[in-house]
Amino acid sequence: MTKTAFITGIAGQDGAYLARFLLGKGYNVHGLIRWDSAHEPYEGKSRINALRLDHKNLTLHLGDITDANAVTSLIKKIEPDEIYNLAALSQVHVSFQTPASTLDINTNGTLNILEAVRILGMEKSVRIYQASSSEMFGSTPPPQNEASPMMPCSPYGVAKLAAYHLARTYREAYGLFVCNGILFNHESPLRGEDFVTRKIARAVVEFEQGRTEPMKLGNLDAIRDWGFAGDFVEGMWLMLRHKVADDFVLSSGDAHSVRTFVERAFAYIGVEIEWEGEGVEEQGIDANTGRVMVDIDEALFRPLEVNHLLGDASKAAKTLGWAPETDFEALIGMMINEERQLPKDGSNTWLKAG
Ligand code: NAP
Ligand code: F7E
Repeated sequence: MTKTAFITGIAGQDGAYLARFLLGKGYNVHGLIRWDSAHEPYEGKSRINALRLDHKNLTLHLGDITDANAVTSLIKKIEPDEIYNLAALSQVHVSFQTPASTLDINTNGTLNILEAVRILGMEKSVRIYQASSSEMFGSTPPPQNEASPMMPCSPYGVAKLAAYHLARTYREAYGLFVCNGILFNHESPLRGEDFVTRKIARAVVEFEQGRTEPMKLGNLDAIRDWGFAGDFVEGMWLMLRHKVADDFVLSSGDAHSVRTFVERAFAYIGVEIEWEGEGVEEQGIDANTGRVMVDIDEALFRPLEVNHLLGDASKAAKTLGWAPETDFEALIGMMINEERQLPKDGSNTWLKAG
């Protein structure tokens, strides 16, 4: 029988990849999209278009995860077999500027989904994926797995941790089939433009095409475990195939600093970066020409930083048979190659997904 999935945050990076994945598996896919993401030139609509999701089995619904009544009536109407709750304020740095709305979207939004399923009596018919995050580990030393202490360092991390506990509580109290996917950073050509990997990939291609202004970055020494979003959405789906609801870390298991990401991205276009200076005076220089390619901007540092994330996804490997396919170098190459295809006038952000 054809399954029906409801994806909140479908216009985001993961939502677009997951929708494509589920449509490929024959699902009917319903997606929640905020009204201002539904119009050009916003990234959300571009992502949907980019993946050629103009598909007979795809239905988009305008709405907001913070609107409890609307979420409940939508779930009642759609009658999904699976709900993937991906909607979030996902920019960690922005969450310091908008802490209250971050909690409203990321925590209360999750509660709205859980409550809707409970109130509608769908506990036994719906399986729920909750998009939890490695940001919940915060200052806990690496490697981090499902048993590691959670010490978040941002309003985003705190909001996601509260949502994680709500999901766990509804699972234990009401028997909801809800899995927390504790995902480490995952990127793609569809990554939002204010995340560091996309920002670097874009700048590198701009240099290739004649840019002269140095790019500005914040903390170069933060270490992240970066994987490819296309690999990770399959892991979300696998969690909902498991016989019991559980929580799983998904990660590449390979961590690098932002500095290394910069070096490898420039190396991809044949530029060797040398670092000179210290602190906010540090600069990334083209070793051949002496040109300044990277400057540090103090404003891009966060009030509190997560220094080192390195995931241990052995539980997902053993229990779900999940393993990422795209490594660090392949991810950088994919992001730069897709960035090269963008129109030079920046008139739209349509991409062919990898
Ligand atoms: P994303 O690209 O920022 O997508 C999030 C989506 O949620 C956006 O389309 C956004 O719409 C939507 N949204 C925001 N506020 C909303 C609201 N009030 N009502 C309905 N939709 C709303 O993030 P992503 O990278 O795809 O991540 C997907 C999920 O996984 C998020 O929950 C994120 O926190 C979590 N996560 C991501 C990573 C990662 O490395 N990518 C790692 C761990 C966890 P607008 O575009 O209109 O704002
Ligand atoms: O930052 C540093 C920054 O914004 C990565 C989200 O998907 O993954 C993501 O959160 C690192 C940080 O991602 C700039 O300080 C330096 O240490 O790309 P990011 P994030 O904060 O790790 C987690 C798992 C999620 O759940 C989140 O939703 O890069 N950094 N210079 C910079 N970061 C940005 N954005 N911009 C800079 O110029």
